[in-house]
Amino acid sequence: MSLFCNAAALLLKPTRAVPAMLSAARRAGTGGQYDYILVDKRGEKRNVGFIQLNRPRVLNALCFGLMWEVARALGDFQVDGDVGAVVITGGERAFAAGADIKEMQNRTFQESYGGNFLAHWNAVSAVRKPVIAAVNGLALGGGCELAMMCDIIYAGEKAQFGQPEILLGTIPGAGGTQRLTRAVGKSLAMEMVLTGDQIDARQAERSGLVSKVFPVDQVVAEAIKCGEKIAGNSKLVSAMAKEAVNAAYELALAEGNRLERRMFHATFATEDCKEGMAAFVQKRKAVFQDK
Ligand code: CO8
Repeated sequence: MSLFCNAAALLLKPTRAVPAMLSAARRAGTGGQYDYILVDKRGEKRNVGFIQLNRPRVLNALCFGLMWEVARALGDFQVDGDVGAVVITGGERAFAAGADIKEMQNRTFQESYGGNFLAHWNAVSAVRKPVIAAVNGLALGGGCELAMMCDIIYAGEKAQFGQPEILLGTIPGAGGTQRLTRAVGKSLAMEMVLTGDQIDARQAERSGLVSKVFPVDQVVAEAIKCGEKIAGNSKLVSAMAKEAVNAAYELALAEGNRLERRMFHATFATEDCKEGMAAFVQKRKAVFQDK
C-alpha cells in the first residue's frame, strides 16, 4: 500500500458503524487488483495515468470501495516517476451519477460524523500531479463534485452536470456548494443546488465549469492528448504551477500574488528552469529532467 493510501487510511477512523465499508476498503486496498475501476497508462510515452470508473450497471455510482480505489490509483500515479498527468473518465452514458444512494440511505448522523464518512474523497483534490476529468454523459451530485476536484474538465457534447442532492433531502457534501459556486458564480450555482436542475455541456463551457467540449467519441483522446502535453513539461514545475493556481481558491489577492512570486523565484533553483531558458535561447526543444 502506498504512502498516499496510508494517508487516506488515517482519515478513516474505524468505528463499529462502518464494518462493511472498511472490509470493502481492505479488499480494495490489497494487491494490484481493482473491482470498480480500470487503471492503465496511456499516451505515446505511457506517461498519462488513466482511471476509468467502471460500474456501468449503476451509472458509475460512487460507492465507498470505488472512491477508495480511485485514491489508491492516484497514490500510485503520484509516486510513479513516469507519470506526468492523470485522466479520470467514466462511460458514455455516465461519468458518475453521484454517490451510491443505496449505500447511504440507512446511514445515521452518528455513523457519518463519527466515522468521518467519505473523507477519503479528499484524496482526489490532494494529489499533486495535474488531473483531467473527461466527462461523457451524466455527472451528477458526487459525480459533478469528483469532476470539479480535478484540475481541468473536458466534456463530451452530451454531458450533463447537476447537483440533485436537494431532491434527496440532502445537500452536496464534496464541494458542490463551494467549487461549483467558484466555477460558475452564485446565481447559476444557487439555481442548480436549489432546484436540482442540470446544465448541458455548452452551458457548462459558457459558464466556465469546463474548458472544452468535444464530440462524445473524442473527449477521452483529447484529455489524454492534454495529459501528454502537460507530462512533457517539468513535473516538478507543473506541481508548483498547480499549487499556485489552487492557492487562488484559498488566499486573498495580495497573499496569492506573494505566494506566486515566491514560487516563481523558487523555479530558478531547478535544473528544469535553466534547461527551459537555455533551450529557448539555443532555439531547440527543452528536455526536462524533473529536477
Ligand atoms: N446511487 C446508486 N444507484 C444509482 C445511482 C446512485 N447515485 N444512480 C443510478 N443508480 C442506479 C439505479 O438505481 C439503477 O439501478 P437498478 O437497475 O439496480 O435499479 C441504475 O443505476 C440505472 O439507473 P436508472 O434506472 O434510474 O436510470 P434512468 O436513466 O432512469 O435515470 C438518473 C438516470 C436520472 C441519473 C437516475 O438514476 C438518478 O436520478 N440517479 C440518482 C442521481 C442523484 O441523485 N445523484 C446524487 C446522489 S447524492 C450525492 O452524490 C452526494 C455526494 C456527497 C459526497 C460527499 C463526499 C464527502
